Amino acid sequence: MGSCTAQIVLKRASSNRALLLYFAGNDVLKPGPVELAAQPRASPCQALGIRWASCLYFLKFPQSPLLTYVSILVNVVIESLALPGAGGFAFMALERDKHIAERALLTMDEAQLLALYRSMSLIRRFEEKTAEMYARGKITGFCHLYAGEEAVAVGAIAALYDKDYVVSTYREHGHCLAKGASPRVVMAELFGKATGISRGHGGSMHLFDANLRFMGGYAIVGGGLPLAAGLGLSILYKEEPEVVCCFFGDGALPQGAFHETLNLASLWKLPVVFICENNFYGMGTLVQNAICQEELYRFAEPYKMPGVRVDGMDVLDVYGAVTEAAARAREGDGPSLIEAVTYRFRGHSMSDPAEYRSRREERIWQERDPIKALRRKILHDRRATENQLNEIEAEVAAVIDDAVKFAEESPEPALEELGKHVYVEE
Ligand SMILES: Cc1ncc(C[n+]2csc(CCOP(=O)(O)OP(=O)(O)O)c2C)c(N)n1
Ligand SMILES: [Mg+2]
Repeated sequence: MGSCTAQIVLKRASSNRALLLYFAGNDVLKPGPVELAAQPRASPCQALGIRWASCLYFLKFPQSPLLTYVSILVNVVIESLALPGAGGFAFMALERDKHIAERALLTMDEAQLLALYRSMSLIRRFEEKTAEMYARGKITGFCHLYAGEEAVAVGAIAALYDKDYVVSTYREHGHCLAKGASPRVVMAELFGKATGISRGHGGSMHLFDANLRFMGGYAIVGGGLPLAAGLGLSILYKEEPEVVCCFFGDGALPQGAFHETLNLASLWKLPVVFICENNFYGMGTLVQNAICQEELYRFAEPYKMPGVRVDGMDVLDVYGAVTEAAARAREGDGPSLIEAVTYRFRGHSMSDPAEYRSRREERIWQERDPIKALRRKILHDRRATENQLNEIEAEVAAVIDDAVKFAEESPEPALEELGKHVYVEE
């Protein structure tokens, strides 16, 4: 009698209501419970079923038809317990065929994989420190953290060249760091110091560095989209093989600016990759309460551009999709829309306790933490050792501590700076 499965395959029958569960009975993958919960094609309730089945695996129950029937029964019961809020979407992105991500994993060398890991860890550590500094009153004003969504910025920007542009939102610490900004100047900006990336004039929502081609965070929802199209048009005039990568939230989709921009971008074949970070909430409003078409990538169809939904908790999936879209834009074939399904681990802003969503929902998403997921992949494929990854974590922690020290010791902007950089000066 073989032990229960290392790889459990679940197939969805009509509308998630019935399950066909069978045990593959091999020891090839040996995934832990978390990986099992993230198997492709699993609805949230199916995932709970997988979890239950994974317990059997660890208890090494013998495989038997009776056990299979019992497990189906348990799953159907679990399936009837609907998961409210965004928890039910946690497995949606996994329905995507991951061949692009798998190819990216195979083609990337160790240094590239570790760079992705470092970049995501750096952003996470930066955001954790930012929360701490905010609580200590060192940072004030609006502040929106990116923890949980790191795979989107890191995967997308890794697929670009340095000369490509990035346009972001008010939740842009991660995009700015991924584009290569020093954590020192970003932290100093959050502290409102003269050494900040926007000279202390902008704060958290207005990071900007033209040299890095990081063309800003914008506080107005959807405000970055027309600017990205303008940058795209300038690229056509310059006849340079450059691309604009424009990030925005699900909350931007009902905005007129989104539709006007996609229309013109398509009509003029602008080299823009539109990346919608679908974290399921615009402040406290769930996406399906705000947008009639909750499959957001489908908004590409009327604008005659490719639209694709990727797993925004999988850095390699994002990387693969953006690589394709950027190549298309660079070749003059116009824009694409990518919906990256993701989740913010904290509230909308530092002042939001996120009471509109359940802790259970949060836990479901936290299990899909993009950094832990990449760590598991790297270790599973033996592309690096645990020690190497721990060293990266330690190095990143030191970099962020240094950034805080730099910000604390930096001077305040001079009073005569107050009215500067508002209008163009001769
Ligand atoms: C034009 C406009 N309307 C309303 C607001 C207030 N507002 C700030 S953030 C936000 C939610 C946006 O959510 P989403 O685009 O999904 O981004 P997320 O915060 O989830 O990253 C709203 C409505 C705004 N800043 N701009
Ligand atoms: Mg959102």
